[in-house]
Amino acid sequence: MDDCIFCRIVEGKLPAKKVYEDELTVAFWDAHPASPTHILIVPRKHIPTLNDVADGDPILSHMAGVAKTIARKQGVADFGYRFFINVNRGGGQVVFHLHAHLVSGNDLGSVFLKMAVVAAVLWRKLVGAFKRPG
Ligand code: DGP
Repeated sequence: MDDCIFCRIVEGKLPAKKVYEDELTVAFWDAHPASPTHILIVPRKHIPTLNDVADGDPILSHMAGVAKTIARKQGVADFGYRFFINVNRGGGQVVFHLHAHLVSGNDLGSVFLKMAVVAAVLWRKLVGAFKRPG
């Protein structure tokens, strides 16, 4: 696939900061990291989305195993990390070559989201406490 960025990275035609390679996958740093650790695990084979993975294809469990190995090598396995796949535009997918994100560290987006939820819950309680009965 000549017009696929990740195919070009897999084939070595585009540069990327690779951290791992095997016969099925290549893993490299995300160009726009959302956290101190943000690595993409990409199958060598061009599969556009998770929806296109054939039933019984071992690629997904292989990618999960690769994530475990990389997390250990990057020293984030015990601290913790997120491993996720965005699917189609509605699911936030921008590059249409299957890939999993391995993200660890200060994920400010999640921190702000949690703070917003806590603030909303406290606000409701506060408003409820001052509401007149009836
Ligand atoms: P997604 O939204 O799940 O499709 O994630 C695509 C990710 O790919 C996004 O976090 C940015 C990253 N990305 C896009 N183009 C490049 C590139 O040319 N090189 C690298 N290393 N990452 C890229």
